Amino acid sequence: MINMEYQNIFTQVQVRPKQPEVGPDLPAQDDPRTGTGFFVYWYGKLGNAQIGPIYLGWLGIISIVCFIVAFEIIGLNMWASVGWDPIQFVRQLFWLALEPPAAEYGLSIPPLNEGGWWLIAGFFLTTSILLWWLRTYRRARALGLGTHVAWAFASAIFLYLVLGFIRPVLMGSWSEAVPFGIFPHLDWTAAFSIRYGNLFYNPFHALSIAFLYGSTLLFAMHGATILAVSRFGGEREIEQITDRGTASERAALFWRWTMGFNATTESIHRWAWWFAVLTTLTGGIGILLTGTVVDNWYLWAVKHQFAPMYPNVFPETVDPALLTGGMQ
Ligand code: 07D
Ligand code: 07D
Repeated sequence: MINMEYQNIFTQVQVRPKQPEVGPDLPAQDDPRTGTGFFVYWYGKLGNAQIGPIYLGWLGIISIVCFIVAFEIIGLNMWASVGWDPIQFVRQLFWLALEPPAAEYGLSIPPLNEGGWWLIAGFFLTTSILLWWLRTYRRARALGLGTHVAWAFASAIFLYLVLGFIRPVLMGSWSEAVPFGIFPHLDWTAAFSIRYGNLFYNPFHALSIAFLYGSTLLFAMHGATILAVSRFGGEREIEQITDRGTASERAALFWRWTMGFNATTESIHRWAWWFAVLTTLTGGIGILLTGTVVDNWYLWAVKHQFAPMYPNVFPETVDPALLTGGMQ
């Protein structure tokens, strides 16, 4: 029977049990979960209304502490840079920065105020991110899941490490790394592109963009398809075989009729995973090559004949007296 409940792109069904669901028992060596769980109606509008219980564990706690240390170091340095003026701190927040050491320091340890704080903040942020990665891996294992989330996260961490650690080490200077700060990190991105001859000519930047755009397209197609068949229970991902009339069969037919080919309920998630993972993986490769293997992407593209040479703005002066025949 078709579910006649009216649904549009804004309505959402909130399914909520009477008591918070606490999840399966954890292995004996694990910490207990914190809290007993409670419901928030407005969170239910975004996702599940139940908040907690949460698994904190040592990895989680140390990761959060490291993040707070990094965040404090960055924030206090920014505040110090406006003479501890609270008004200016808030007013200029988006423009403030904690910059990496200057080029003259290479990979050595600089004084605190000349990049030392940047190094320490980077150390704590990186430790925090790596511990959080371990947490995603271990929690997945504890639940008997695959580790797909952890490996997708690892791809993003790869780009982060390339930008702030691996490439600067290869280049022999912390000054190559990204500063902390909202607009300063954008300035760095623009300057990086110009310094290395326009990143648009870096094929790995192009690949990364194709996967990023592809991710949004796939996300839109998949989200829309599942919402469109939610009136048949499609979002519950049951009856996922191509039985006549099921949500999945209709979703598959829609795409096969409109474009001749359809993903399956499994393959669409593999597409999504690969597109997302390849965005940062190809991106990281592109950044890794920049300045290390290729010094100027524009000239590289000229060499490989997919960019034109500079136009001849100042052609050689010709002495008409030396010209012969018709040219004279
Ligand atoms: C929506 C999930 C939630 C995550 C959020 C980000 C922080 C930083 C720090 C106050 C999609 C949380 C932000 C914890 C707080 C301080 C000092 C993810 C979602 C909401 N960038 N970038 C942003 C980072 C790089 C670029 C915004 C991080 C590279 C451009 C945010 C990194 C280059 C633009 C941000 C990082 C680059 C941004 C929104 C790390 C090349 C924008 C991010 C760790 C890739 C956009 C003002 C977002 C913007 C933006 C965070 C790296 C380019 C502050 C944490 C060096 C061109 N970046 N970024 O929504 O509005 O991501 O900037 O590598 O236009 Mg960036
Ligand atoms: C940054 C992965 C690290 C993030 C991690 C998260 C926390 C938050 C949160 C407590 C994003 C850690 C999280 C700490 C804790 C809470 C809430 C992923 C990151 C681990 N570009 N560009 C890309 C486009 C130009 C430049 C990628 C488009 C110009 C540089 C992407 C255009 C110049 C770099 C992309 C464009 C330039 C990039 C990023 C158009 C500037 C990179 C992919 C239309 C003038 C990065 C190979 C990503 C890269 C990158 C898109 C233009 C510079 C596809 C669409 C020519 C320097 N650009 N770009 O997923 O990989 O990032 O390049 O003009 O480094 Mg670009």
